[in-house]
Amino acid sequence: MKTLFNYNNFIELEHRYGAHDYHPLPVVLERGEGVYLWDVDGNKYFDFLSAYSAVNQGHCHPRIVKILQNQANILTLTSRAFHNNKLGDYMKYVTEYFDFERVLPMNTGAEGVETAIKLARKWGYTKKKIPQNKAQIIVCYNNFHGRTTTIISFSSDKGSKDNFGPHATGFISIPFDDIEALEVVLERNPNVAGFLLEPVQGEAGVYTPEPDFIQKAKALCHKYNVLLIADEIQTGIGRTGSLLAVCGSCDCSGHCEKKEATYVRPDLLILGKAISGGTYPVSAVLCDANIMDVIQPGQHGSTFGGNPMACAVAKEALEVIRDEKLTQNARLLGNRFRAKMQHYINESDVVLSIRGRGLLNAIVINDIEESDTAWNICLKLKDCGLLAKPTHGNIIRFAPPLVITEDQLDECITIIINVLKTFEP
Ligand code: IF1
Repeated sequence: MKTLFNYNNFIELEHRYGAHDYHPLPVVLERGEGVYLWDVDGNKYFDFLSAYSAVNQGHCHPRIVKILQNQANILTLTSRAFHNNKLGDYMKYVTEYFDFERVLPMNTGAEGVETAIKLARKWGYTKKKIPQNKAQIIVCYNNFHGRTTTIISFSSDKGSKDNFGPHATGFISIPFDDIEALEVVLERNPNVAGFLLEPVQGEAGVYTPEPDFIQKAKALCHKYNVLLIADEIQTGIGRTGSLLAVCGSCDCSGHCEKKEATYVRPDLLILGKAISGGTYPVSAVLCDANIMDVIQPGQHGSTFGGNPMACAVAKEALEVIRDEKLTQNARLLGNRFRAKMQHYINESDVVLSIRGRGLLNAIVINDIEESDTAWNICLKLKDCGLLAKPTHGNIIRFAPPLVITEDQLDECITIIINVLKTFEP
């Protein structure tokens, strides 16, 4: 490892002048390309976090960067007080891409979730005739949907939530992947407007539900006239080996006939992160007109939502996913990654298991949640040229950009296994 710079300068500046709301790995990055990142000393790393799945298309994708630069020279922001010549084109493109009638553009994931909650509640009052201020949204334990005051109100993570009250009401928590619990709550509560879930729980540690859970949940939602709200901010845009994780076992990017068998169509779909190709904050809520049209002028919005830069970038980012068959790549290489890792884990005392779908995976380290084993493994991975981050103490998430090749993946598997071997008793 080269060390030209005193890393501490960069890190100390952040520590001295910034809020202490993160505990980053001690690496200072200055450049990215595809699956690679370089630090200020010129050391090269494989990125196995992809900015929490926001750079599925790889760092600084030339097509996306070019569109961003071009649009920046022409027009960046108009607000929605006026029309712009990019918004309508993007709206047509994104709704056709995901097969919904309408889209509402926002910027961050949390804003997308807030938007979906507002849509579900207003639909509940105006269409389902829920009495005023009685609407409930069902959520899952160990969810992660963002950091706003409303969203943390239904978090089960003490660190995210404690001392930030008073918390918002109107949310009912059930265990993830528990169809009976869902039915019990739906039976007892006529005022439920929506069921909000991550198709794969990311922050919780990459938990994949039973294959038919989402299908069954959708059927129950239909039976009780409740909206199924899929937060695909982290799982969407190819990450799990299907265009959306709700596509289930289908790898068609949502556009083949097979879709009918496995695809679960949520009533509200929330996208963020990779819809921007990792360049610029873009999020979106998609649904059909009967839901979207409950919102009328003046009832929701955002200064930056739907701006021309965002529209140009998001369209290109989605086109790259399709043109480069990144969804299919995530599926194939995800299977390869888990198979090869499992082979090692069978003989390992330090790793208990691997789980995940597509290129959203996690290994569980054989230690207590409070231990620093996973952190130390990540430090050593960094020294060996691979960046990954623990989630929940003893779990390490592995989520490279979807542009990774088979040879690059094999190189990474070798790095990971060699590092893990040094932690074996
Ligand atoms: C942090 C995790 C990832 C998300 C889902 C909404 C949002 C997120 C499913 C909000 C955001 C982030 C944000 C980042 C850490 C992170 C994360 F570790 F917490 F779980 F991705 F893996 N829904 N996820 O995953 O989107 O407002 O941030 O754009 O907050 O520290 P945002």
